[in-house]
Amino acid sequence: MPDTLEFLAMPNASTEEADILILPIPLERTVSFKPGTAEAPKAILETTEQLEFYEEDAGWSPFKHMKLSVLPEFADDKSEIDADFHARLTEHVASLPIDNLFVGLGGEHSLTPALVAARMPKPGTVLFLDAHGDMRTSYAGNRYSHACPVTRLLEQGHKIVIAGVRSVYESEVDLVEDEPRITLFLDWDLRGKEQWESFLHKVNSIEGPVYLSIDMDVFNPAVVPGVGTPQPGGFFWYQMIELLESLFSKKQIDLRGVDVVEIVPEASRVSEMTAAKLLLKVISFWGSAHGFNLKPQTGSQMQVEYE
Ligand SMILES: [Mn+2]
Repeated sequence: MPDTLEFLAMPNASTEEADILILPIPLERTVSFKPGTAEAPKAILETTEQLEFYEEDAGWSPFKHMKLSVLPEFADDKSEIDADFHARLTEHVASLPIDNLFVGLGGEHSLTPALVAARMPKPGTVLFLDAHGDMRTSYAGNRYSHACPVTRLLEQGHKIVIAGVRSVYESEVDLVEDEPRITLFLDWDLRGKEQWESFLHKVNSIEGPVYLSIDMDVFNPAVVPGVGTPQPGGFFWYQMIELLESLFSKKQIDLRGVDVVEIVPEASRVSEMTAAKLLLKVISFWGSAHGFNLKPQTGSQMQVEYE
């Protein structure tokens, strides 16, 4: 039996009652460089114990007002072929209540299309943050590789806004040119102030249902050294905060889900802490955008002793 995982050492609410559902998915099948992402969900959740309950950017304590549940991890069954694993993941996530913030905690990036299929069955927009294009049709003969999720998402009918990319393959460049549903912001192109502002405007003006996929390699390796396939360049912390502020200041945001993927735990634990804090920011901004700060203080934090 795996240990029960918690967020900020709070007791898990029931699945039906939870305002936030976190699903740990220790998937590691197709990593191509540094192994270890299967250990990430547990390492990140353990690190959340070091967070404060107060979230300083939105200026409130989200868990006073919201209930959270870390679901039992979605274990990999290595005897299962990739297609069956991903179908089972979609089926599992589709069976969960939908009136909440859903967070998939990976694990490798190949899990995203299965989560999107469950949470956004009709065409919407995936905001896809990544150092790599992830647009290959297949990689090393595998359609379910972590190098391919964008292609799978296009097959589901979604538009994709990709940002932070600084490593692409020639066929991926061709695909971006031919595929009007992809909007690509190369990392280099976001360095100018005007370009950055225009990217934030794009994020703020996405219409309809949206899903946010965060490959932690989108960050500069100085911020997040522990990822499976690091790349120089990339986002710094406050860029990510600005991006989240743009996304969550949209009027009536219809966010269907979020995933945080590709962390490989490392000795300094800086990467796990950055992922943990990023989860707190997403939860806080989402709750604030939905007016939970005005709701009664019956959240998960009220059940724990602290100070
Ligand atoms: Mn990726």
